[in-house]
Amino acid sequence: MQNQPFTFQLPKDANPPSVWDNHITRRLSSMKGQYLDQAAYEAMLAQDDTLLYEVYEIQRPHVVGEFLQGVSIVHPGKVGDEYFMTKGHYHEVLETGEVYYCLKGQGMMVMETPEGDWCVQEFRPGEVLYVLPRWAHRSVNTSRDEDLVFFFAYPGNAGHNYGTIERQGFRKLVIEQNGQPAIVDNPRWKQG
Ligand code: PAN
Ligand code: ZN
Repeated sequence: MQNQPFTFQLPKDANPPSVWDNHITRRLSSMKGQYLDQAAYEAMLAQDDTLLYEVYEIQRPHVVGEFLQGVSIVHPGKVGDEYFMTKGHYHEVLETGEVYYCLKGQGMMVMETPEGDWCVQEFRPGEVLYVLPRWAHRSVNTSRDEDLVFFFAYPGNAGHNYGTIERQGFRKLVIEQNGQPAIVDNPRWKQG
């Protein structure tokens, strides 16, 4: 870990940033129960445990005052009509936000709060997306054939709560309808 201020470059194509410590890969098998079309999910998994997304993290202490930074790459594809997406999470410390900067591709950030608010924002290259404290967030790649690549930075003490989303899902899903991305209610969303 660096003990001096440092710089790094962000990828122009889907390469990792010039500095990183951990490379996390998430495959289809880690998304059990998250996609609406369970039959499509099982059929796809029987063929191949497809790589859905990757995260390159720069390691820093998980303490107040630090920022955890990195680059995520969500690959293109669908399970049934539902686009490839990240697991999504609340921060364990709910009152922590996150800054995203879209480098490449097209997609959407699906967000919601424990109070019942929801919001979907588009990812556009060159745009910053600010996730407010208290908002769970999931990144979705709505492109047919291009990676969605973004930089992120969040407080060192934030932590990740995946369990709530694993149990209840997000209120909204992003699916392909008539060849276009559409935001629809998640019929399987449940409180708690
Ligand atoms: C991001 C995400 C990353 C992968 O760094 O962790 O894009 O998504 P999941 O963590 O939901 O699998 C972030 O939001 N960190 O807090
Ligand atoms: Zn986060």
